[in-house]
Amino acid sequence: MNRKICVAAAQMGPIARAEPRESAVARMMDMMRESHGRGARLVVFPELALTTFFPRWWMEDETELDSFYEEEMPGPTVAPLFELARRLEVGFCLGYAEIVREGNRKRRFNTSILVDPAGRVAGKYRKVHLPGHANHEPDWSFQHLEKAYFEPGDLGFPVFDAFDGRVGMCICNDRRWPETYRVMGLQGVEIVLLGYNTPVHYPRAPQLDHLQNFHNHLSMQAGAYQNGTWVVGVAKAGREEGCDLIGQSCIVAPTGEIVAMCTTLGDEVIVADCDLDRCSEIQDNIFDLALHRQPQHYGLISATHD
Ligand code: ING
Repeated sequence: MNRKICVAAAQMGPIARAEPRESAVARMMDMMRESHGRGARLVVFPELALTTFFPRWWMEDETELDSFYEEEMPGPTVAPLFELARRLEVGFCLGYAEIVREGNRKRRFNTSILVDPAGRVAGKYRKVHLPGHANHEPDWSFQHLEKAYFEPGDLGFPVFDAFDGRVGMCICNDRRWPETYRVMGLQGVEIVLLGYNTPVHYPRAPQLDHLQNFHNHLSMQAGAYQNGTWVVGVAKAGREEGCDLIGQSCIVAPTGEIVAMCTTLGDEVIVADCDLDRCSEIQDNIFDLALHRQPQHYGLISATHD
């Protein structure tokens, strides 16, 4: 029996700063229904899908900052999404800002969860590569303060047995780093689910702005091919609070080919049949890691910067 799974990428358009979570959840439920109607058993939502991309603002008030995070998952506003998924028997991947309380310590992560068709959390990932800066840059048109608002993830790059395959997750900037895919590749990952919020304008290197869509696909296509895995990349897209975010959400085959892509900057569903058995065409040949890798020469890759 082949292991083909119909997967949906549910790209979201802008979420306004004042948009209540109920509104974002309602939009996601509409796309979950459409995905299910088109045969999908797994729906992938963007990074930080419940709110606007709040790291674009410097916030001094901790109460205001905390308003963008979830302390329980699912909380009452997100529960309807879990209930719909259970009723439709679809699984999903959801990105959100997570607060974890450990004693009197409050820890903050940019988090993604994998939820199975029975509505159980089958896996959790916390974003490892935090881009941007930690201090207020008042001269820039917008901030990118993930280093101030999140800790680096503390769960590594786990791969989960789910959907009859090996499922991994990463988040946004992680997709640009080859190490992200290779650590999962060494665990036999067959499909990597990720969301992103990627501004067109990068204040430190505006001369690269016109290449954002190219670099987006380049990163995911390379990661897919070099590890023989499917990659599903899902944008929060469009002009969100005056900041233009790229779209072009896509589903990439283990060969590196883009098999489906969004063509708008709004809420848009694309689906593809992902045959997990096709991973072996790459993983058992060109990138048979056990046969071809020479890790005795790779030490520098995991060396820490002094
Ligand atoms: N966003 C961006 C990303 O990695 C960025 C940050 C933008 C990095 C443009 C480089 C170029 O896609 C997040 N949220 O990581």
